[in-house]
Amino acid sequence: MTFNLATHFVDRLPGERTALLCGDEEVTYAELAALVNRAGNVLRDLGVRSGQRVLLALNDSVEFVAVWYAAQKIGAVTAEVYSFLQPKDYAYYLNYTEAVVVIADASTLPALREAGARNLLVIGDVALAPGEHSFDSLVASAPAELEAAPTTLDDVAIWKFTTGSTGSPKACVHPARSAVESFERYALGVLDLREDDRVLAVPKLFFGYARDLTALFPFGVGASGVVFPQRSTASLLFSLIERYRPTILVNVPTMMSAMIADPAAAGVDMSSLRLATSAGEALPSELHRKWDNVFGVPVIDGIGSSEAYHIYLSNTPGAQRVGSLGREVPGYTARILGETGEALPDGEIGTLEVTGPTIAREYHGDPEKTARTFHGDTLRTGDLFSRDADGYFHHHGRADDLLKVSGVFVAPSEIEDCLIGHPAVVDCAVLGVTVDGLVVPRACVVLAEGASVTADELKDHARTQLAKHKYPREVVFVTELPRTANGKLDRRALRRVEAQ
Ligand code: 3SK
Repeated sequence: MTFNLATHFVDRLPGERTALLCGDEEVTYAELAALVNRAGNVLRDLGVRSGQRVLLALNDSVEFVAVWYAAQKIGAVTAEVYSFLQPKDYAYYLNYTEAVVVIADASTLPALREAGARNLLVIGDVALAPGEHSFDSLVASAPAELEAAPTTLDDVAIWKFTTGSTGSPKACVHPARSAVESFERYALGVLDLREDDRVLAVPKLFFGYARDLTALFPFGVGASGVVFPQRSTASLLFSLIERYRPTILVNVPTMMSAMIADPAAAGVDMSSLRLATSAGEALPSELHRKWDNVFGVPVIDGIGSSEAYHIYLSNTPGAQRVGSLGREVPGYTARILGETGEALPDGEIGTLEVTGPTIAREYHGDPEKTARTFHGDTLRTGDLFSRDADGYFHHHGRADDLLKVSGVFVAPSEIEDCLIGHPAVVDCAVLGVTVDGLVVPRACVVLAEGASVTADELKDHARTQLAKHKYPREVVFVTELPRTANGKLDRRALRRVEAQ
């Protein structure tokens, strides 16, 4: 049976409903469908064929969403990358994806040109070089009708990039089925997404967590997404929330912390929000509590990955447990394994394995990493977890971040959670450093504005809360921690800085 993501998520919906809000524009499903068709015709004319890759290097816009669906509609495979990369990074992605067409805008065009991109389709009013194509003018003269390619649920449709802790970024290769199953199991099964929902995401659309929750899952029920080109800041988000009155805020812990710390926080009207999701990295319990106190918007904390397509463990509205990433999303089973692969009883910490309907087929071009990570529909996550007696999962960091201190394993995340619980601390990361040949935990701490505390006071705080061997032997104060554009702590960058 044929199945096409664009037909399913755009064409099928009542045309008069609002699909996207962007600036002063309200784009209906009918308008989006017409733009998708025009853009699909343009991509076909530029030579894109079924199964070939289209690379999106764009800031968020209605056109971003339209070209994504346009590529889907003609049976191509979409791959999105960050919109602020250096030419050498784009050169890597161009070579790796072998994209037939690269879609750029004014902000990404110079670096893509320098990276040697060919067949550039450029959105916006930009002076073009020979061989580059103007999206706006080609779309204006393209037909608004387009027959969908006869793809199926099992055809590869989506590449989601993962950075991982080592090596170059790799694409997790997904069939269309991953998107549909995630929509049904997480968006419907957990978030209970409804027609009258309006979703606003903190991360940008190049992060699958945000793209799916803004411009895929809402479309499955005729709901709307809000898109905006700027990078998120607390004050911008406050104004967008008051302007668009979203019902769901798609958030990451770093931004939750920034929103709480913002002097305007107390006066913001967040009453439109029925829930906020948190993912991307673990949400420290203390941060969750602070959010509850300041905003009172229920936080649905969960964990997902590009490898699993989307979120596979999550809290559910009305049954949230602070400090836990919740339970299995319906349709997924999770096991915690010991060092020899044996299933561990509740309460013990081991590595998490997840089986479900959305696990990627492979890392493109990396059979060894594929073999280490994927086993049919099972994913070895490399994350450390324990499960409590009620079936809630608790995260203890990445297995490869574990430190062995005085012969005993220590999870940096445990020390980080404890220090973030101190009122003077807004952000913290712990890594292992070698002192006199021995590994000791060093905490890099960001203090709240105007707060003052000494390193010894923070060590004492940790000593009173944690097992004796776990306190950070060193505390250094930093103004900020390196984070990826997806809001995740960039431990590799931190290690580089700390090593200097
Ligand atoms: O955290 C992630 O990496 C992620 C990736 C894809 C979809 C959802 C999430 C949370």
